[in-house]
Amino acid sequence: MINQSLADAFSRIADLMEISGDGGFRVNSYRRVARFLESHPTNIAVAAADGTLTDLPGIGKGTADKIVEFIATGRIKLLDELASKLPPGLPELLRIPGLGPKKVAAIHQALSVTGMDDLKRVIESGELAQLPGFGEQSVKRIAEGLVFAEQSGERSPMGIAWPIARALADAVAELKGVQRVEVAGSLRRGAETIGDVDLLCECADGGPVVTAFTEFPTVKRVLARGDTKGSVTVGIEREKELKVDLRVVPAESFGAALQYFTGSKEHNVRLREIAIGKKWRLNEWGLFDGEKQIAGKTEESIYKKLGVVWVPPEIREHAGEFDLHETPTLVTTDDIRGDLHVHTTASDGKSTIDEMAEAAKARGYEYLAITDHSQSSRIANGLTIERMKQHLADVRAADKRIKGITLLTGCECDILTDGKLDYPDDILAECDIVVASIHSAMTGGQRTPTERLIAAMENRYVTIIGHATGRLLGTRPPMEMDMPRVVQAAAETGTAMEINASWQRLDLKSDHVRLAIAADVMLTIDTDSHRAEGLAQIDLGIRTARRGWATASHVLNTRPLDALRQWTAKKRQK
Ligand code: DGT
Ligand code: CA
Ligand code: CA
Ligand code: ZN
Repeated sequence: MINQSLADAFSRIADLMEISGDGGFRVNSYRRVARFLESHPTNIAVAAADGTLTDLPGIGKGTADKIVEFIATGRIKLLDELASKLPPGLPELLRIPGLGPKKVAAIHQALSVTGMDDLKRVIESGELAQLPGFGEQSVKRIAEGLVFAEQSGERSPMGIAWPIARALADAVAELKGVQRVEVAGSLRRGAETIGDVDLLCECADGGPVVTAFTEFPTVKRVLARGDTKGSVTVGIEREKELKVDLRVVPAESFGAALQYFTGSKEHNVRLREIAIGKKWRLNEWGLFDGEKQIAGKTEESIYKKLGVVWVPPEIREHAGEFDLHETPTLVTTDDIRGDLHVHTTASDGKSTIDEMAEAAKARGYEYLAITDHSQSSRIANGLTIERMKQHLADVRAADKRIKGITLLTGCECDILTDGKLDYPDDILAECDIVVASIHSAMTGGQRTPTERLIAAMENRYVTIIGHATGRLLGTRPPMEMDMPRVVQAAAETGTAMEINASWQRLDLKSDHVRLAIAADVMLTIDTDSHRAEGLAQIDLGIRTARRGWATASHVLNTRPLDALRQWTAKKRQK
């Protein structure tokens, strides 16, 4: 839906106004519009087409015009004007955790900072720490955030890149003469962030296909255009661009090209060494014995000829896959029988219990755990004990009423800064599933994050540790923690660890997944959905799990309901 892009554009307007130091009350009204659009349940383009935008709360004539303008042209003139008046590097600073528009404005005005390099300079010279409202601690956080922003700056989260790549691949597939299209590169490997998108298409005459590709309406800039390769950028959130390469490949080389451009580079280097060891040559055109092509029409043919086990793209990282004797059966979306972490309108979700249940049913799920926020999560409208009791009754009633799926009671219980849980045991005991998560004091709680997670796992009612590191891709670094110790405690207490599939999180990440599996820890793959459509994000969690070599047996929510109940009962009986 276009709602999210529109919401991004309006909050960008508010940000830029605030950095410019003007706007006043308009800043808040644009932020309200952004929040409204983000949570609006139906496609706003429909209201725009019907001419009924101004019937919506908080949307006046001016805003409605901007919405229509954005839908028609993909731009908002006001946003372009605001951006053109600011030094281009300045809005970039908003990507630094701990720096909001007010602070960026202050730094710009007082110290003439216009971008990352300037900011580094005033941090090192000590000037920033002298500014009112900054101080040493906050400058230290900004300095750390700056390193983080630089490292994550050029890459896009998989969840952003994937739908864009899919749409472009589908559009290429429609072009005349195209036999086949595949997504390759890091995206095919399910990497959490993507540098650029690599598309391959099979086609006899590449020129017209490449030309059509560079003329797709979503293309922002054309970087290269030839007979066998086109390279473009498309606009993504904020003012960032994502680079997309399309390569045209003949049928007899398609497998070789797919293998080569899927990577990883490390995997390819090893594979090529193996070919050289047999006095053969491997490249993106095929496997060759002298001038003769001996494999390469399919990817499998290359692995087979080389005597190497074909492995799924997700584990092609030269991290043990060459030692395998057979292709591993990694977990797939079809293995998932339910989601164990979702929210509803009872706390900060946008869909009701019934809507979530229907969406889960539509996915063919056997069960769904409703896990709304606990009392301390005030900004997430966490449930007080009284409200929680009512909510539990509501979930049970919905479970009776709705046929074809089992609703499990649950909560996402905050782990407080001292490691205690946010609900007393008698409430937790009423929950079939307790997800325990840290949402507050990610730096500088009374106890370290490691200690807090371990303390939570020692509670017999805690089923799952939610999004263990708390990271948000590109915006918030993970909490510092001793993951081997956390994983050990999960194994000892019989607590599962979640792979949170929401696109910003992917937490646990794949390295942690491997660590957890090695320690015999049970995993779950959950979406943490705040609306019905969110359940589809399970795919991103699946890919992360696969990159960590997870099979269905490692994942609790691949089990039938009875087996799930047996597993959760074990810890409680201890
Ligand atoms: P990215 O785009 O940074 O997220 O990561 P990739 O893996 O998609 O890397 P990219 O787009 O630079 O190249 C796509 C694939 O092409 C890469 O995974 C492996 C292959 N490739 C690229 N450069 C080389 C190279 O120098 N040697 C070998 N053997 N393969 C390469
Ligand atoms: Ca790539
Ligand atoms: Ca590339
Ligand atoms: Zn949650």
